[in-house]
Amino acid sequence: MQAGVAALGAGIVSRVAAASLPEIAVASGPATVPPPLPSSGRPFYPVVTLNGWSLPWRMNQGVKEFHLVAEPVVREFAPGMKVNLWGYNGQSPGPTIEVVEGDRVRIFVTNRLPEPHSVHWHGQRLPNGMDGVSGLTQPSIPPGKTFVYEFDARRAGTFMYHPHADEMVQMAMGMYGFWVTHPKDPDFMRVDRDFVFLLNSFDIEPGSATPKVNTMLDFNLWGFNSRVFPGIDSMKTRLGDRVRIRVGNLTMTNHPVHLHGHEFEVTGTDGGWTPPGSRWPEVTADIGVGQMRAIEFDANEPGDWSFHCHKSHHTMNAMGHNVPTMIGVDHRGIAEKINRLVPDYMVMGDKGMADMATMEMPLPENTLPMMTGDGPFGSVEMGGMFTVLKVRAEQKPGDYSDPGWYAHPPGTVAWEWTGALPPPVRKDSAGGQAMPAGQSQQGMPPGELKARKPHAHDGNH
Ligand SMILES: [Cu+2]
Repeated sequence: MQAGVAALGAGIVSRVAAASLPEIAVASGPATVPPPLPSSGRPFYPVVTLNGWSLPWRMNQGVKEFHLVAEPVVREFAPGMKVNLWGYNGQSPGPTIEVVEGDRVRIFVTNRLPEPHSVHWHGQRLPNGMDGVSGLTQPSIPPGKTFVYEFDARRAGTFMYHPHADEMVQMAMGMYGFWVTHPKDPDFMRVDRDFVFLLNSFDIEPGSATPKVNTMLDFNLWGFNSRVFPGIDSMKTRLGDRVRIRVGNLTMTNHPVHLHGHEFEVTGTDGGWTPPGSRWPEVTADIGVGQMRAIEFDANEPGDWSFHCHKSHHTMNAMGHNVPTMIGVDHRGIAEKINRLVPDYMVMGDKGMADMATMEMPLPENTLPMMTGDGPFGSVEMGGMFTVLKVRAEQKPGDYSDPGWYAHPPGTVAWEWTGALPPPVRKDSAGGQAMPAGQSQQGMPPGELKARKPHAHDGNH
C-alpha cells in the first residue's frame, strides 16, 4: 500500500515541485494530544482538539504541506465499545488542520477507501476548482489515487472539511475534520484555552460495530469527535482563563449546546468573527446542521460544570427506544410470574429510567450502557453528547493536567433535609389558590364549580 502511494505520488510531485509526498502521520488512539507550538511557518496559539490531534505539516519553499489519507479506521467510542468507521490518518474524526491567515496551503489527499472520494473545505474562500465537489469542480479521487488541493488561507476563522462524494455514506461512517485558520496577528482575540470538536451521530445496532449508512434521522449514538460520554475528555481550565469552544455540526439535526455556571457569547461562525456589538449573553447556543459556532467566556466560577447538548435523548447512549413508559406501574408479583417463563426478565423503568445507569444488566457485546459515568457522588446517568468543564484555581500556569473531581468548599453542596416535612398546602387554604376568583365566580358558595355549556353551533364537543 505504502509503495503504491509513493509510486502514484511520483507524477504529482513533479507538478508541485516537491521532492516527495509529505510523510503520513497517523494517530493510533482516541487520546487528546496536547497541542505543540508551531515549529515552522508563522506563529500561532494552537487549539485543543477534544479526543483528537492536529496534523503535522512541512514547509516546502514557503508552502505549508499536509497529507490526508482517507481510510477505514477503528474508533473507540468509550472504553468497552469499538466501532468500524471511515476516517483520516488512522482516526475519526480526521486530524485538525491548523494554518495561519495568508498561508499558502497544499493538501495531498490519498484515497484508501473502497469507493471514490473528494474533500470539501467548508467555509473557505478558494479557487472554485479547489472546492472539492465531486463531478462539479473536480473528478472524484478514485480508490488508490492521490489528489492535490492548493489555495491561500485567505480568511481567519473556524472551518471544517468533509467528503463531497457519496456524502451520506461517508459522513455516516465518520469522515470529517476540523480546520482552524489562525489570525495573522497571534494576539487578535487571543484566548487562554481554545477547544474544538465536531458533533456527530451514528446509528449502530446494540451488539454490532459498524454504523448503518442509510439512516436518515433515527440515529442512536450522539458524539463529540466520535466519542460518547463517559469517553469524552473534560475541558480543563484555570480560574480566570478566557476560554473559546468551537463546535461544528455534521449531524442531521440541530444541537442546543448548553454550559452550566457561566454565560458565554457567540464570537464567531463558519462565516467569520461576530462583531462585538452584535453579541449577546447566552447559556445555550443552538448549532444548526452544517453550522459552526465559536463561543467565548471567562472561566470565573470554580467547579465541575456540565457542558452538553440539551436534547435529553442526545445525552444517552443506544437503547431500544420503542419501550413503553412504566413510571407508576406496580410490578409487584408480575416479575415473579414472568420469571417462571422467562428466567432473565427484569422490571425496568417503574420509577423512571435512572436505575438503568446502575443496573447490572447483561448488555450485548461491544455495547455501552444507555446512561452511565461515575462522578464523585454516584452515577452521572448520562451518555452521548456530555462532558465537563473543569475550572480550577490551584493549577499552576500552563498546567492543564486532570485535577480530578472538584473539592467543594464546606457547606456549598446541596444537602439532605432531615427535619419533619410541613403538611402540604391545599387549594382551599389561605393563599393556596392558583388564581384569584374571577367576576363570574363571585357570590358562588365555596366548593361549587360553574360549568359553561358549549354554544349550540359550536362544533367542538
Ligand atoms: Cu443534540
